[in-house]
Amino acid sequence: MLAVMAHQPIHFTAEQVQQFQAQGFLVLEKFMDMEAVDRLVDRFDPLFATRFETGIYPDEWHGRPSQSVANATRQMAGMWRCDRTVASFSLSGEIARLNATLMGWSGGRFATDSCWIKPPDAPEVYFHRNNTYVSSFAPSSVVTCWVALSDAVPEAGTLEIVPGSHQWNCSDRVRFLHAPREDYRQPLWDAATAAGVPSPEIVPVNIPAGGCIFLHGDLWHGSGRNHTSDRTRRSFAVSTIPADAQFQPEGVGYGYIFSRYRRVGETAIDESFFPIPWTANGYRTPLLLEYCEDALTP
Ligand SMILES: O=C(O)CCC(=O)C(=O)O
Repeated sequence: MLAVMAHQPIHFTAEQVQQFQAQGFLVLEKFMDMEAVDRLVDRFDPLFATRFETGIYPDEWHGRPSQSVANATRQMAGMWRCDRTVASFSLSGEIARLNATLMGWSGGRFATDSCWIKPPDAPEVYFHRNNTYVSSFAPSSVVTCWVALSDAVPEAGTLEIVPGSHQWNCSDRVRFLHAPREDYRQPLWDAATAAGVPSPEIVPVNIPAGGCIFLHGDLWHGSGRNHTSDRTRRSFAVSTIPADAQFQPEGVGYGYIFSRYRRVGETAIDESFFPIPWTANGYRTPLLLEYCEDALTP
């Protein structure tokens, strides 16, 4: 039997935190070992074949084998509800701690998880800011740990980021992000014009499988077409909000996914739907102990 290597906790240096704050992103070339990568990837085919270990459906689902075009990007969100192996990564205290630490939060609450699987010739993903999609929370601030589950390289439709764009004074709007009919960077050009940045620098992210990038919620990012004929690009993203976040008053903000989990007449966020995997004072949502292991905390 193969021994499962324990994940070694990561501790950021002051320079790394400072880089994240100044640039809006931070890359770790090594985050998960390949055994963990394979364990996660192995769960995707059953999920896209509607075989849910817990019997619960995901929040969102794009690209279905045999129903969608063959090159459609497969994205699924809210996967932790469907599968406890996926949940052991999504709800890991390690990811919540790292996400929250970069933002200077004293606790991290899970917001959502998502896989992004881009087969050969998969189209682009529109440029966007993740904070645009969490406006039903107060504060409307999210941070994302995006893990490469295959080598993330430009020719295979890697993530593209614009360093420093989290500080731009501009707006974004909610869009359907897949297979744009116009230039997938158009929202970025519009934002750059509004922010007075004539030539934004777009950086294709190059990270080996198992590496990750942390994305500030206001950082502009998207992804290009997968130009290869034989490589599927896979990634997994876990987004965190502050542990003490609340819902906005009813009707405020964009509530497509998140507001469906709000209690009527309340702004408190229910930990059954948005658990708290890490806080500096040691609190962790108790139900996590029963629900799943923590894949990244020994
Ligand atoms: O992986 C991709 O292609 C896009 C990911 C993304 O936009 C995100 O995780 O916010």
